[in-house]
Amino acid sequence: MLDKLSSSLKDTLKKITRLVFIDERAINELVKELQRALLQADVNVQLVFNLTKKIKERALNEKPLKSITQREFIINIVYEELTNFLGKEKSEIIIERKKPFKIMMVGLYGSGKTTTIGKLSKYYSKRNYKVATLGLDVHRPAAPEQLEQLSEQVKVKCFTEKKEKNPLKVYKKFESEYKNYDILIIDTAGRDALSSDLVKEIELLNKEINPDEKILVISADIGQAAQAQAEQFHKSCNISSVIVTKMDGTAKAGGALSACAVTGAKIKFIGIGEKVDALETFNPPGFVSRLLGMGDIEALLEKAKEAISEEQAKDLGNKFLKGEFNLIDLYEQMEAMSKMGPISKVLEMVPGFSQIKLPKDALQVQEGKLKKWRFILDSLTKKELEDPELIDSSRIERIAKGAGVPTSEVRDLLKQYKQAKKLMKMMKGSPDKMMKKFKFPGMK
Ligand SMILES: Nc1nc2c(ncn2[C@@H]2O[C@H](COP(=O)(O)OP(=O)(O)OP(=O)(O)O)[C@@H](O)[C@H]2O)c(=O)[nH]1
Ligand SMILES: [Mg+2]
Repeated sequence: MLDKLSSSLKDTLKKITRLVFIDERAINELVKELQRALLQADVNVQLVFNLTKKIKERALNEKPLKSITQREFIINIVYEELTNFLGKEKSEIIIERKKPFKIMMVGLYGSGKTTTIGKLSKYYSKRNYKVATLGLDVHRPAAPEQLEQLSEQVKVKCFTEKKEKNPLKVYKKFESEYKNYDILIIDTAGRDALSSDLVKEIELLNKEINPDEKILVISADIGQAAQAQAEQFHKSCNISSVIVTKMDGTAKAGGALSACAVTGAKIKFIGIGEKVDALETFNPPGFVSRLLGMGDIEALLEKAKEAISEEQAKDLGNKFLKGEFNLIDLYEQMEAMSKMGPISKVLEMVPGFSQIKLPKDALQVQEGKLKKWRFILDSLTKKELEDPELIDSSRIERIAKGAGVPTSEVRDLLKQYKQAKKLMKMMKGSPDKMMKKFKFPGMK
């Protein structure tokens, strides 16, 4: 999906990470390459221009906070602006508990309405909703059968009436049965273009059925034309969500996605194949980080936030700088790290971090060890905590006994502390370099 865009974006960012200095020329070059990549993905020229202008302005005018490198700073700007560009945050269809919650699918001929009904049925069934489908495409002869087959495949009830040519009558025929289902997904007919008869039919169904959610289905291969389509449908029948299908089969998907986003229509899902499970929720931040090959930054930042507050991080950073770092700080830091998961995984998720080489075991600690260390710290005197150099062999014996752990455990903790301290000394006089090594992902 959007492989070409993804690889050109990645290449562009890789170039940035290889530079030692990022000057105006480098930023201009970056902007030019971003433009080229986005235009190739069929994003509207004006939109591309606005986007890259913003990126350039921010890159030139904003100052990176002390704790991030300039490269990380630039990559983050690109990430943030692309995310804004695609609709900022994930928005979901809220399924009300109202037997049934009615979802009506609309869209042009062949856009993927019926297929997507199969996918949605599976998606919601898996989440424990009792789903039924209703075929109101009375125009295309094979439509009811297609819906029946799909429904059978995903094991949901399907209501169709092959002989009836009036969609409203089909709806009425089964009306007493809908209350047995949590969600009713309604298929409607497509047309070649948004014609007056299609509008009339949708308006009528809309009035009589009163759906809770009206989903416009748009095929990604129409590229920028998605904008006009989304606007037209929105005007005539007030759609509440968009699903962009066939994201897998076109290099133009950037056009459709950005064009929908610009109308304010919320893209809730994307279709990425013909099979019934080829459906993904659309989450701009996750989508962009995947495009840029940055892993799931968002998830990481969330985790980091939980693990350590910015204040704490800053505090600790300052202590490092002043050389006041003691055993309690070490413990807190390790605890924060362990909450985020194995450090190698954590670093993978942070852009630019994969290049930084941390001493392998300098900060790595397992859960079980942490618990023992807590006991050890509890057995230390205040003096010892503040000045671990005091701790000699006889003190180690005493501490181990008090904590109920072998002396080797106490030595381990001290070793870890010394390593961290050594690292700190090594980098004294070069705070930037040091901050880089000790930066916490949650720190801005
Ligand atoms: N590759 C790919 N094909 C898709 C996707 N969604 C739908 N299709 C295909 O697109 C074609 C049309 O899909 P339908 O679901 O029949 O479209 P429709 O909107 O119901 O069409 P009408 O009922 O004729 O208006 C089928 O061959 C589907 O398999 C997708 O996400 N990826
Ligand atoms: Mg159909």
